Amino acid sequence: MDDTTPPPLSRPARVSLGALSGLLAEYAAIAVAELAAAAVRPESGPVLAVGGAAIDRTPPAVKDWAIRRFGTDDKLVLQLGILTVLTLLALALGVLAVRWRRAGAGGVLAFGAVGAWAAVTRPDSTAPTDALPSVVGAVTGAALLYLLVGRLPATRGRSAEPGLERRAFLVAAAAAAVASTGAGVAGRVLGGTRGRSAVASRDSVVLPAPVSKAAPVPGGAALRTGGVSPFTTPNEDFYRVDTALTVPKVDADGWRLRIHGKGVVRERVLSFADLLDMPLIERDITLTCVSNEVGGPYVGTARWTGVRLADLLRRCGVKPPSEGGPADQLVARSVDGMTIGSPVEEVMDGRDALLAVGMNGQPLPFAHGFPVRMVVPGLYGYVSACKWIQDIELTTFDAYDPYWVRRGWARRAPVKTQSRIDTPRPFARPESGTVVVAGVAWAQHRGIDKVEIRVDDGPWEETRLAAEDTRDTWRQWSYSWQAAKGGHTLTVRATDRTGETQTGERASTLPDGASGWHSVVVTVD
Ligand SMILES: Nc1nc2c(c(=O)[nH]1)N[C@H]1C(S)=C(S)[C@@H](COP(=O)(O)O)O[C@H]1N2
Ligand SMILES: [Mo]
Repeated sequence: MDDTTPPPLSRPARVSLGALSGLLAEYAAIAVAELAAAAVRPESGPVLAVGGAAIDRTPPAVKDWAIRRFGTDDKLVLQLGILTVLTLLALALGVLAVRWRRAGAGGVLAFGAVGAWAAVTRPDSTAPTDALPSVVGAVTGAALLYLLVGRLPATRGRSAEPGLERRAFLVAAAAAAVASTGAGVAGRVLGGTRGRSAVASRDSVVLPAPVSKAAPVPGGAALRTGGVSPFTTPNEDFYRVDTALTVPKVDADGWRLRIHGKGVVRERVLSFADLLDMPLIERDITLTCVSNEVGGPYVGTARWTGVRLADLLRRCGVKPPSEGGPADQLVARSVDGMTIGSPVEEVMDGRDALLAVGMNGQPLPFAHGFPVRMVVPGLYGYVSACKWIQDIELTTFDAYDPYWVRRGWARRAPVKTQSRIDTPRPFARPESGTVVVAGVAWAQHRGIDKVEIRVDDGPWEETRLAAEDTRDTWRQWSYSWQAAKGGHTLTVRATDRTGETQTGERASTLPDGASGWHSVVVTVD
């Protein structure tokens, strides 16, 4: 052998190049799959499909923990988690393929099968074509791995020209990386075009003036105390809780809402324009999530514009159970396959249950359900507030369990009376003297009658209540505390307008909402 030829490839070097091949195969598989998904249906891509399937199957306690721990970033964390696992598996398959080429490639195909299965079993899956992106991606990845590992330079002796071989491998690897990046970029561009028609449809919405305006928020409803949540929550600060890994971008022009089921005499299919042609009402309503811990952030108030749902149901011939109607559950279904079941009786009992099209004077933001969502005062979001709604079915609680109920949450869930200390913050160190303690309290559709504060184990003291907007909204409160030096625990509780005082008994969010009193520990300097 000629002395100038590079030494043959060592075993560790081959294994490393195998791992690199695995990575490149994964990268190609995902890029090609996402490109295919952009063409088929964005949500059918393997990462979103597997992520969605994981969300569907996560035990409620874990999901609750994830929401608490990561807040709205829980979805990003999940996607990063999936990519991390995939990367580790890709490295392993690459190493395996150095020894057993077929097995390595077969492993990639197996993961494609998992992705395909996840995609077609998601509740929003509408066609078997949802399996395509995973299949196409996996076949690409498997073929690439097989090819690249086949080009790995030999360990010793077998090759006449190791230098050339090495170059050939690197060229193939680089070409694969470039092609994958191209596919990824193309997928992004294609996906962006789809979203644009939805964005354009939202931009062109002009909300008609409501026939029944909300009364202005009373001046006294918002305290001038710093640190209290604003009475009306700006759209961009409004909490978001849903199972959607990517926010559905629905084009309002193609949107339809179907109303059907038990006791529906006149079935209807409505377009967005039909809805805007109906009399709209405007109401301030506080929305709360059942996953909100005592003292937690998943509560907000907005001025909603929409069609009164009860009127629309009456026009379809629907009667509430109290008038002999056969359906006691209204199941709303969203474009992303979410199902949310509300009691027909409450929806039709005179409260302002809305098919909302507007939020604080704007068309609904995409994240909050554009073009149309439900809002029902007094019920937790998971039993009332279906976003991206597209179907309303009248049925019974006996006949159908919607998404969250199948996962252990209660069938019926009226909002529990709650109060929260917004200021001082936990572990604050205020100066001794007068310290303003303030926050919010809510008991939607019953209204807040009283809020009390307790310092350490002292007596309950009444706070000053801000003016009430409506009984469907939260109420601010404040209390001037004469604070003495040292560590103190502040505890708050509210009483609703039925005379019932918020229970101090601690309950976790599962199955029907947290209870207990919110406390904040501070040190007065
Ligand atoms: N389509 C859909 N609608 C949904 C959900 C969801 O996961 N998907 N989550 C519900 C829950 S649990 C809550 S608390 C409210 C939250 O509404 P927001 O994100 O606009 O605050 O939406 C409800 N509507
Ligand atoms: Mo929720």
